[in-house]
Amino acid sequence: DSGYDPYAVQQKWQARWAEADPFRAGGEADTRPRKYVLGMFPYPSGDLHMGHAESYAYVDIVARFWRHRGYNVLNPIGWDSFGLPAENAAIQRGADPREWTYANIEQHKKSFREYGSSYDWSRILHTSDPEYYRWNQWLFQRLYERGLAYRKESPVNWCPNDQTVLANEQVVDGHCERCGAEVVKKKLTQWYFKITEYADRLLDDLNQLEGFWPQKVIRMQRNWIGRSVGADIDFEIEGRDEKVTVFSTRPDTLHGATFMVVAPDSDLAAELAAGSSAEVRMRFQDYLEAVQRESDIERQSTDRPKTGVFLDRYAVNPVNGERLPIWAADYVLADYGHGAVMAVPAHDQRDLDFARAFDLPIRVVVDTTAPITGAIPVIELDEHGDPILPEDESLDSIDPAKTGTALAGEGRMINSGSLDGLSKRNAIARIIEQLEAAGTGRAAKSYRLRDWLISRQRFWGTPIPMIHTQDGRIVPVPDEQLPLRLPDAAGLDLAPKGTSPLGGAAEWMQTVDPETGEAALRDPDTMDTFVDSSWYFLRFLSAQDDTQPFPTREADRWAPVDEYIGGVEHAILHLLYARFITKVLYDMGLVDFTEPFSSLINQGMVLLDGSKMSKSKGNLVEFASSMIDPGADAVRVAIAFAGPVEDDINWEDVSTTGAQKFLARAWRVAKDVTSAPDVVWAEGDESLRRVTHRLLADAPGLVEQTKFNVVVARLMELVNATRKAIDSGAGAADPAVREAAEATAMVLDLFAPHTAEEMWETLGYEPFVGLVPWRNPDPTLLVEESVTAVVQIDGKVRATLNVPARIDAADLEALARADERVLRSLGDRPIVRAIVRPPKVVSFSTR
Ligand code: ANZ
Repeated sequence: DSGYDPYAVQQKWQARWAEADPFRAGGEADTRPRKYVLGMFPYPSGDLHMGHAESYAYVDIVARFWRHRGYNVLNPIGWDSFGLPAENAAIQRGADPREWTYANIEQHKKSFREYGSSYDWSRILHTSDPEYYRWNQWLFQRLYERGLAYRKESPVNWCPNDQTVLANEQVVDGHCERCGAEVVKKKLTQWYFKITEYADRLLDDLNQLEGFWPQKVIRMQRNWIGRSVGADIDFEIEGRDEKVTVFSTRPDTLHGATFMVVAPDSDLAAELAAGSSAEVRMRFQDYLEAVQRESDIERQSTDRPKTGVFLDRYAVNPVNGERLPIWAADYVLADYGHGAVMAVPAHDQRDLDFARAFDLPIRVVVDTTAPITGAIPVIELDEHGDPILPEDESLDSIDPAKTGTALAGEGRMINSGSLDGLSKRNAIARIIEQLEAAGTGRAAKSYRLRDWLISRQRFWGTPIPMIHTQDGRIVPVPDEQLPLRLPDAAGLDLAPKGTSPLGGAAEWMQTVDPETGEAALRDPDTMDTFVDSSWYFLRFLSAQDDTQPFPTREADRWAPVDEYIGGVEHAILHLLYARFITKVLYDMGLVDFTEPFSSLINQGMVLLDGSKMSKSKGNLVEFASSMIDPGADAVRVAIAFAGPVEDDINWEDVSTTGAQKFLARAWRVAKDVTSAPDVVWAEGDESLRRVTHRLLADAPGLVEQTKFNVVVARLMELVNATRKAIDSGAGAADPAVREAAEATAMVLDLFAPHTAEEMWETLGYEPFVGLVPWRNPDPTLLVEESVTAVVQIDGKVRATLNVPARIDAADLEALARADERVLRSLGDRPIVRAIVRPPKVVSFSTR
């Protein structure tokens, strides 16, 4: 009955936008400052859901905001369209992955149009288009030339029953998730990108992002790279020519090493066992087989009993010549540090548990009861606020051999020769000097980060552009032969089986050695789809260019991305890979920046019944159907109003009905305005004008802090105030009412663009409100109302002050005490009593 018809309004404006295409980014002649706003591009796996509705609502708020602020905004959209979902759909339903993917993309495009998202539609890209993935192949070649793409053998999880490679998540307690068979490790030769070469830069450059990326994401990136600082120490091995190097973060404890442990699944362990007795070899072999069924997580868990095998071999401690028995145990991992550790049971809990389990010696070399000069002890307080004094400790009472607790804390070195008496820090520096002088060790760093395994034995991805020649060389497909297109899926067996389906495309596999012209074979693997998404933000700058991946000139103009918006599920891998590839492109001289995303916004999740929406749980609310009833604008407003961006939203608590009512009220205000567009603005109901101008003044800061919900609340306040002014006061003809309605339309455009355009047109303007510059607030209307306060001294008025009406007692008293006239009439008499009644009276007495 309000007359507001969201569907009619939506359809009308979507048609106008489609026709005029008003949100294209300005070209080179455009002199406005630029903003690159980007939402993480979607996978076309089935329909969009409410998580997308949320994320892309925020993207659109930010893009529209910067347009109003006078920026030339680039806000493109594309699809991350290679990957497993398409392949699985193909396997399950016999659909062609290509057809399935592009049908989904069409559905997505339709939904985004219906949502009123203000994209530059001229730059659409799909990573599964040969026009896109040829540049993945180009990138691969450049990395290969720089020694950053290489092949190596590495173990994968293999189900012998299903004859398939399993992802880590598909291995449950060492068994295949599907058939329950015991999973084994199988070695495959695979392609890697050498991201570890960039570990230090990836870590150090995070400092640039402090304050611009969520703290949590920066922390996750740091942990993932996991840099540890310490020393590499070389141990002589009896009966072996080469020394064994171990990495330790505590080289200061070297005198406390009482045994050595090697990873059972390392080459070193196999070699050491091979040089031992038949009995040891057998026990080692049994142990190794058991260990190979364990996951890394199980192996590192601290609360399972320690297991291991003595290899009957000995290492020699370089500082004191002691013989250290060598064990193989699963708590040491083959691919961290050097796959071997010096065990210091007194000061490392894992080593202590092991030593106690196998009755190995324990020697304390750090006296943790000794005070460290300069260290400020933290004194804890009890419930009465009294200090809890440390109990008298003696080294005896904390003996790790008895207590089972390793002494990991600070202290002074003992039993350590020339290190005795030093603090940990000094002892580390000293021992490293000594080791370096003796040539038996050196300062070293170790990283948790591993090289990026990019080979996939899958069909729906970018073919790896390499050729295997008959004489065993591996050579790149020449650039001018790119793109190397995927063959037709028809007739190929796509089911996972540990070898790539492309291997079955007999004709496709045949090629020639570009150097000799002899018959050769293609590489059947495809690339991890994270390669596709590691540089797509640059491709948007020239999505149609078939001569280069992106023009450097455009990258200089637009990139890095100013505002990147998406889910926290990408906090590690996608962002890390994009950061890595950006640095490689920087080193190639193709971009002039080293970080791809200057600022990052992570939205919370949309939940239903308090749990994450997902297809498998059957609680997915689909994006397209969510808009049917309330309309797109109401969905967008309800999302923006639901709470802070980073918080999770429970979809049941979100009121699209409330949002729809609010939109109808806003629309009705514009309908009721009767004054003409050229009316004098600086007139009319002043209290309404104050609400309008306060919103214009505050909204930009609130949007920049992503407090979208507060902006919506303020819009609601303004619409209510306007309605009140129309119904009472000066009525609909008041210029202040028109002013309020116009401001409402402009700010509402961020959240409900269809309704905002309709209001704008109703108010007598040409479209599009989406392109209207922000109205600057009138500063005189922002000043708070003021009142006159009197200051009395001993009952006589001595001064009057002009103060804000909402001043509090403390501020008012401070102002009065500081006033010149008050000070003069006080002379050197002290104030003995003050009575303060804000905002109007301050009364001092001096007697
Ligand atoms: C002796 C020592 C004494 C250690 C001590 C610690 C405490 P982060 O901080 O995680 O880098 N280590 C080295 N390589 C290992 C591997 N492949 N698998 C399991 N553990 C390994 O840990 C570094 C420490 O973890 C190293 O310092 C080493 O033990 C162990 F009181 O050396 B430490």
